[in-house]
Amino acid sequence: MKTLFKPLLACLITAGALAAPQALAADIKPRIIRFGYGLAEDSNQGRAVKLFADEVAKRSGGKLKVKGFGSASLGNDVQMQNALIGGAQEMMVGSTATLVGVEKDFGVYDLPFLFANEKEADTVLDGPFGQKLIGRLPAKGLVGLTYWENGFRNVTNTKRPITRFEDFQGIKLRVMQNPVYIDMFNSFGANAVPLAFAELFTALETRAVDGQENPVNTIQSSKFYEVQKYLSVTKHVYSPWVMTASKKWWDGLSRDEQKILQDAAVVSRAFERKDSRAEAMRSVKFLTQQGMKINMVSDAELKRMRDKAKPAFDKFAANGGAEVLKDLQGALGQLRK
Ligand code: TF8
Repeated sequence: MKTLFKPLLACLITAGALAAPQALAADIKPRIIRFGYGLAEDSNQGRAVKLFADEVAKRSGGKLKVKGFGSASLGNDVQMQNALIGGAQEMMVGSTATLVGVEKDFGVYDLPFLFANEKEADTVLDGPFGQKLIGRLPAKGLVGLTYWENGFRNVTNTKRPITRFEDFQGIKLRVMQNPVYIDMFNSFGANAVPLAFAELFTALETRAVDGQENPVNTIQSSKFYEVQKYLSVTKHVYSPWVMTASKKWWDGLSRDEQKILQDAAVVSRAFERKDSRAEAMRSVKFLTQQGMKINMVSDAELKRMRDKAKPAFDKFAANGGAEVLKDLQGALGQLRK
């Protein structure tokens, strides 16, 4: 008996030993994760949310279900941020610009003409500078998982092509809810009107505002070409998106669950940037076909705009942003060496 028993026991022990780490690795509970975003499902943002959801499902054996809610159906960016902080919603992606109500230093990304190209943006956002800024969020009730690309912003309006800053004179321009944008466009002579993105299409359609500024992808996916005539390529700001989670909720997840979400976020980042950049290349042609009048703004005029926007920099620095601005300029300086 004894001799027969031993190998069987050994077998059981081996099976147990093999099963143990697997059981540990599978510390995943079935969960529904409400993931809100502001753009349409058929947009670069919507496509990347879908990819993120698929990636999370794959990595969790289908237990973690990310449910995307597009077109601000869970609220605009500011409302969703508050829902995350309060623990009423799990995740979202939105503009870093609207995070200034939570962490003022995020306004640094909105200062005009900082990043020269996408590569600089990727390096700074994914590097120590961008990660340090994301690291401020947990103290405010949010966990920042990764940056996505919104993109370089351009101006559209119904009045006239913008060829130099003087052309902004008297234009009612919708801007994000962020003081840097208000200061910048007011310094150009526009009448800057802060408004949630969710209300923008209607505001343009009813002519409550004359224009707005966003990357070409958004001008396409939000159908602004239906209500806007001129598109002026100014690339005045490189705008990041940031994917965030409710800290209240996040702290209740297992390490394995957190890792799955974090890893999937990084995978989605690569997809989103590639997809957005490919779409941006096609968007200009699409928007021309829709009847928009598109003009490029000369480098000399962009430089005049940058000089004119200096008060926005000074005010940002004076209002407690001097250090973060110096850090960002330092990171850019390192890159350009
Ligand atoms: C804006 C932003 C928007 C984002 C989006 C709704 O103009 O560029 O694209 O906030 O997440 O408000």
